[in-house]
Amino acid sequence: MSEMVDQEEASDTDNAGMVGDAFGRREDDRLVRGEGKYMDDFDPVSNLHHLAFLRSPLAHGEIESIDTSATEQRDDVVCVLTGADLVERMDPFAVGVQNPPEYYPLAVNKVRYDGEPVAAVVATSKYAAKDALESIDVKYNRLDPVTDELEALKDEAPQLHEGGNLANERTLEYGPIDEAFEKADHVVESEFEFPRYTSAPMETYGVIADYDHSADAATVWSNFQGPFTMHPVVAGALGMSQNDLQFKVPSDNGGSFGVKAHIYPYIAAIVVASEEAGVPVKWIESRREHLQASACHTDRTQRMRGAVSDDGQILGVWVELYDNFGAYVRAPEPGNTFRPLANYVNTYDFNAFGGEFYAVETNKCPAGLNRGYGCHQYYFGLERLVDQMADVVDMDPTEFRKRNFIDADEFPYETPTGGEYDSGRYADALERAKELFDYESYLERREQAREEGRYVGIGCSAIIDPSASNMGYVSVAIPPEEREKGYPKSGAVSSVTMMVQPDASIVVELDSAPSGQGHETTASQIAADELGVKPEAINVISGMDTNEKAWSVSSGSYSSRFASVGHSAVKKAGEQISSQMQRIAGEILDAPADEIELADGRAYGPNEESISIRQIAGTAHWNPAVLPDDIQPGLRTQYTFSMEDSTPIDKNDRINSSGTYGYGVQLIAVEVDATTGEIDVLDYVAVHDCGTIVNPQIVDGQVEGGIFHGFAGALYEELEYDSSGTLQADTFMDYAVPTAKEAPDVTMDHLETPSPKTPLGSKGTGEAGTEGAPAVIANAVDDALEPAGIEITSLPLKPERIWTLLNESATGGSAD
Ligand code: MCN
Repeated sequence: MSEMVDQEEASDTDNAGMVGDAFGRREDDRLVRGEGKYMDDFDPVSNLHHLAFLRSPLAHGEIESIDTSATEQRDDVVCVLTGADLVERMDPFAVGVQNPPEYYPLAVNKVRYDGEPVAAVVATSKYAAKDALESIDVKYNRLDPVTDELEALKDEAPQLHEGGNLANERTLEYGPIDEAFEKADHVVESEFEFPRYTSAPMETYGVIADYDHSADAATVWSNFQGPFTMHPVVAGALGMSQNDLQFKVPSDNGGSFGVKAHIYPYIAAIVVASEEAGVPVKWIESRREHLQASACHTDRTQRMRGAVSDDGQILGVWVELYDNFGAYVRAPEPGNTFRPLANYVNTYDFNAFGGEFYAVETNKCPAGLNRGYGCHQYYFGLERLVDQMADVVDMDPTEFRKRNFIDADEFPYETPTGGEYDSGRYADALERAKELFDYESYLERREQAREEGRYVGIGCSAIIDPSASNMGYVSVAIPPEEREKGYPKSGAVSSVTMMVQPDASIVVELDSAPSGQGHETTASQIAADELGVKPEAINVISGMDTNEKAWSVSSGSYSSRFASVGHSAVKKAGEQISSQMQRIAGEILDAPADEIELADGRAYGPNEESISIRQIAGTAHWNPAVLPDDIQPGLRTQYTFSMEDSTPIDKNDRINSSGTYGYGVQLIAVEVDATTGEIDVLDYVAVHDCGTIVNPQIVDGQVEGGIFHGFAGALYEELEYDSSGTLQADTFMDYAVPTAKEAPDVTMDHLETPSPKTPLGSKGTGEAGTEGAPAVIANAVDDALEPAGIEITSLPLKPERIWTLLNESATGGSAD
């Protein structure tokens, strides 16, 4: 609820709450009081029943039989579903790859990962549902598992699907790639491995589905973050029209960071369960279920080659990329592989890029979105390779980067893969980071430490942060000649509805379904600026309702898109409302509309005469007869902002895969303790640019939160599987989420280079930190361990691993 404020009384002359002000988050008051409303607080319909999933104890096995008869006889059980029931009721989920797997929410004939749902029970209480699982008798025929993406491609590997383990394969070439490697004075080459980690949001998945037999329609409440491209995927699989499948997302979501995009298979299962049971059904995921079977990014092997000239110019990069998608490649994959398509060259000015891209299925949990999506894995390899290129030409890694950066005067900059970079000052950001870090003196400190036999290292990373994904990029998975047979896809849009109530309180309805990013705050700042009121007067409605709100398939909170498309839609809707208000005020004040200024809750005419916004709103609603002919009664508008350059992929596989391109530079100094293998962060600096900043406090929090996420993955967290394919870290006892105590102190600064592509000049920020952190930490540890001859090509850098590497190096054993 917005606070009702008297606009005139609240008026003052400062900029409090307007665009650029570090205005306190409006969401926080209810959240810190524990008054947020999350899925488990939610009982939107009566007679709720509860669902529990029986999950596979095996990573790979045939289901010989499932006996649910004892379960069905229980008085407290209303219905039991297995994969066979789902096959009769729905189609597998659609996915855009060349060799799609048959993916259902419950295993059909085979289990393919530890924790895969095998059956679902609906009962009168959640305890009854869980108890009832024990009476289901499943007989499996155990099969050998394969969890490694390279092993899975070998002929003798266990096959997960009839069509094999390779879901997709593309070779892409851009620019004079052969020439680049022929001309190169040096070619550096390495294989990098990026592990799996997840987001561990405080709130796990939650779904309530209510199937209405009289209308053959379902209402679903879930903490789904989008993308709403999944709505047609679920409706299509269930054979329902989109009208008959209403998705509702509450405005409070206890964190998502990408992974809640993959709640959709559960939504489908629970809709069917509600239909079968004839009652509304609720499911809240446990922490173990979340770690086992929700989603994480792909783990990845990247074999990379870089061509470089003697004078330190990058000429080209080639990558052989094997993405481990787990048991099923599912929509919107293979986004992990191709999200950075337009920015594969990163911040660097070179025109030859190419690679082979493999989407591999293994006996792990199906992969999906995780903050940084596709970029953190890629930059880990690329930025390690950049350090290696600097090394081979004997240049300082920061100078090497600067030498290769796209210059500020080269924008708009077209990348060989089809990107249209909007703006940037990469060299300035690096210089600022070096200044804050005191780079030169750190070089001396490092030398001194080395003389003392200590392992101190400095790392640098530079990354492009692509935001507002153009939906068309995933089509690159399909070769052009095949693509032409389907419909082209493109676009990054956001819709906003804005209305002024008769008492001049203002409603802004978003389509973003946020999960903690502060959209209520920044949207109210932008609208307040446009309408000349205080942000407190604005009630921002986030969340989602696909039957009642303005939305489109690209709606949702992902790809750091709110700053690009969300801000823009709010601003444009605000411009439309303010222009209507100026027209009405002009009529009342008898002044030209273009000379009316909206400020402090009033509309001022050219001679200081004024009326309150309340009077304008009152007129629009209570006395429409006096409105100009072309102004409709009531003050209401709906604006859908669309990124202009988000066009479909071309026949040469080129596409501008994101709407805007922020960037960031990180510098870090670490010391490795040779006796324990622990890594101590000595200093951490991040300089970042997301164009015009609406709320500096929120942006600081986003960048720092992102850094911590990447830091956690680089040093602590890992979804590790043993040789039987069993997940080793399915509780917080084993999955090491670092806490505030482990968090590094980050010195941060921002440049503000406005984007010419968005009306406010802002671009995304939510993932920049996490995209650069794993690479910068790896580069620093690699630098620290250089005297021991240790090269870092994989993560996480847990103490036991570093300790082993140091011991192997001391005893002449094999290095990493
Ligand atoms: N912002 C701003 N000025 C800018 C840029 C951004 O004030 N120039 C503000 C925006 O208004 C928004 C926030 O910063 O309130 C983040 O904006 P943006 O980078 O556009 O990202 P989105 O809001 O679209 O959120 C998605 C992004 C992603 S992809 C993940 S993953 C992620 C993230 O945001 N998940 C999060 N941050 C998260 N933060 C929280 N607390 N919880 C999550 O689940």
